[in-house]
Amino acid sequence: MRGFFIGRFQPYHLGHHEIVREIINEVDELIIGIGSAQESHTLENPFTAGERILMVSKALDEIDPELRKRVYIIPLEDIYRNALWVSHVVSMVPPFDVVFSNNPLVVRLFKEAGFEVRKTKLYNREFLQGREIRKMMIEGDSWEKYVPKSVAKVIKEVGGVERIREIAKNDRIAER
Ligand code: NMN
Repeated sequence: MRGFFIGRFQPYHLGHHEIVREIINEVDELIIGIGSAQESHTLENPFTAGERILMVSKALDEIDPELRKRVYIIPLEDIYRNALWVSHVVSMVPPFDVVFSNNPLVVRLFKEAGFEVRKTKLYNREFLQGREIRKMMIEGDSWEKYVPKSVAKVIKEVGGVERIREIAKNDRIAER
């Protein structure tokens, strides 16, 4: 059985990590979709699809270096036509039998398309954490403890904190 799990992973944090740890035991193979792949360099979506692929890959290695043999990480751009989105996803990723999500729109769209959907725990709370972590980065609070160690390393490697602070500065200037 192959499962599908999608998130924006801005950044990939410990909430996501817990979900992946759990659902990887329920399936033979897992597809991790990097949602809103076209977005980067904004306050909501500071990291590129490639940087997010790096975060997820390195975090998987932290769980078990063998894990990547049964995980596919696929960037997926938004299409802004919800009624066609499931077909878009299906056209871009390997075939899958079950969807893991707690995002109400994602759940709704996959259910309507006839897929089995399993709700993930904590996901909404974790989504809020993504925003919290970005805020901590901007405000100079310590954010590292909310992401896997390898993800903190990727964020530092790509200059993620400096980037999000610059973007926040620009945003404030634009508001004036
Ligand atoms: O649960 P989150 O982390 O928000 O991830 C869901 C992802 O799925 C997001 O990137 C979202 O943009 C994407 N999505 C896109 C469409 C569309 O393009 N019409 C519809 C539903 C979800």
